[in-house]
Amino acid sequence: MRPDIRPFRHESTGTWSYVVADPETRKCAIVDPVLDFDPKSGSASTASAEAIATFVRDSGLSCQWILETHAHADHLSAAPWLQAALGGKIAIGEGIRAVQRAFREILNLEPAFPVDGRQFDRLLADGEEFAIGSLTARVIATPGHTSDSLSYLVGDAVFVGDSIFMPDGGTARCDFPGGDAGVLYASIRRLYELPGETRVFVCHDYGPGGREVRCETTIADQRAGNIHVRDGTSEAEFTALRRRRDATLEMPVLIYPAVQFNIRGGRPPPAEANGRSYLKLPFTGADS
Ligand SMILES: N[C@@H](CCC(=O)N[C@@H](CS)C(=O)NCC(=O)O)C(=O)O
Ligand SMILES: [Fe+2]
Repeated sequence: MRPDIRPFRHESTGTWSYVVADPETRKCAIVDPVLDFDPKSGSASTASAEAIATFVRDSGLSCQWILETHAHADHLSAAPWLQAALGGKIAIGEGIRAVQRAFREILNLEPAFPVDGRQFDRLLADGEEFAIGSLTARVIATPGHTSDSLSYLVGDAVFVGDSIFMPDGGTARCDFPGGDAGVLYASIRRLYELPGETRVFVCHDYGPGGREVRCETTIADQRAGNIHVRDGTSEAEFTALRRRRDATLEMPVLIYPAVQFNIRGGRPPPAEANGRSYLKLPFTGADS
């Protein structure tokens, strides 16, 4: 059960997307694909998604799933674009409903905005399994960064989304709506119960200290050396550290466009009377 894994880097947001393929049946899943969005013009392009689609086609793979680890707050999802290009079902964690409810309030979305997750083809719960060809993928709910965060265990590889980063990158922030450092700690402890040799693939790497970016590590390396949570780190130590760090972080540049788009399954809001779609930005007042 060793899937072939090909990472793709989205440089401007520090995101890793993956193609996870079953070498036997040539079926594959795509994890966390990114749409290239320009907030200055409100326009999007698909060069990054096209690179993935080209790889899938050129490798003779057939796309069975497009998997989101969570509703991303820093980039727009290319899942529907890739689905149109390659097929496959779009899946996300069932916690997306809580994220939809939270952002319906924050963004005062239209009353008809569905908060039952119907924008996705499949909502996944902790422990659920599904097939990628002859491989079995198992869902491990890993909330804490967001309430819908999931990890996907496929054979000897786990796609951890935003929970742990590379060992020297620590962990994901917990200050978004629905985020909780104590909950993330419990999720990370669950990941650390996987066999030490499990290959870990992260959703982001920001190249701390200027090192070359990386996407892959192991559970054993995380347990030995993650700078935020390793063997012996208590929940109280982690939550104190996480909260201190979160207090210093600015919101991601694309948080409002990204969340609005991603909780709609990777689609823009309905067109207004003039036929055009608009993304909202809440005005929170002037500092005095
Ligand atoms: N500067 C980045 C920040 C991105 C960000 O906040 N990333 C989240 C994951 S969605 C995170 O956990 N960051 C942790 C950290 O920066 O320590 C941006 O504007 O996009
Ligand atoms: Fe994230």
